[in-house]
Amino acid sequence: MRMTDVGVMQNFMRMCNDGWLQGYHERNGGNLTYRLPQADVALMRPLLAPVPGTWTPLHVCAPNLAGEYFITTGSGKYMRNVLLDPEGCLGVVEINPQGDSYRIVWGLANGGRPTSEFPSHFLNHSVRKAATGGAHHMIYHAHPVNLIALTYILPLTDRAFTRALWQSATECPVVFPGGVGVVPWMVPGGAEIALATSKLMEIYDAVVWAHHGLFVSGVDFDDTFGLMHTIEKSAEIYLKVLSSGQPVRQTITDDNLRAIARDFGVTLREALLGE
Ligand code: 2HA
Ligand code: ZN
Repeated sequence: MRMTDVGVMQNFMRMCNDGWLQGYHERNGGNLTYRLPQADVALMRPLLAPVPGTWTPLHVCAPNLAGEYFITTGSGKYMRNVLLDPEGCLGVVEINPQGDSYRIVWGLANGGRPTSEFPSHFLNHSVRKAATGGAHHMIYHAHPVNLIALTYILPLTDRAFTRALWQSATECPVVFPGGVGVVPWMVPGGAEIALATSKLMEIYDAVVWAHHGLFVSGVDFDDTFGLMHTIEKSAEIYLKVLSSGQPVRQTITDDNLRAIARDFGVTLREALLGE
């Protein structure tokens, strides 16, 4: 068996390509990480490099991720190339017992490194693992066009974005009843934006980066890709309505939203409703 025959690796590769096909990943845009369940680590163990890479500091620390293994996309790698060259574009990394460094144990061939956004992914994993009792395993960052466009015209508040998205497609309040958080424009790639994002991930499973993109967290591949896809599709509808030049005659009201929540058994973040 090769690493690319392992089920979770195949799912990971497919999701990278799905994002490319959706237009979320121009050039090296976007990144994906998966916190491996113990059973998959055991499956992969015979396939790991006999001599692991050296420990590299993360410049952020998460004790609850000590000893975990992640599949990660590589810094500067293109989602478009993942199916053709998984060993060059992807890697498996191990976290040290202090939760502040990583080493490469598979892939990222020829001197590759984990995604430039690994600090953000790492802190988000830490927060989402704690918030969901270990249920969430994925963090996904993409550059979806319509959502980014909205960050130029909507107020950069959790409330404005959540309401616009909830009102633009009936399934939205069911898919993300907790709403979405918004981080103002910041320099990407560092500890500062990682901390700001992970703070919001304590309550949200989706966080908008103004003029940049979206981070989402989820249980598995379907759940996580589905959340990205749903949010971007709703943003597309909202933007198409605005761009039509027609006045908005009707929308999904707050009481409609409450009715959806009641019938589907989800709890909407009430602070985001009402005038
Ligand atoms: O991987 O998307 O935010 C490139 C990026 C940085
Ligand atoms: Zn990005």
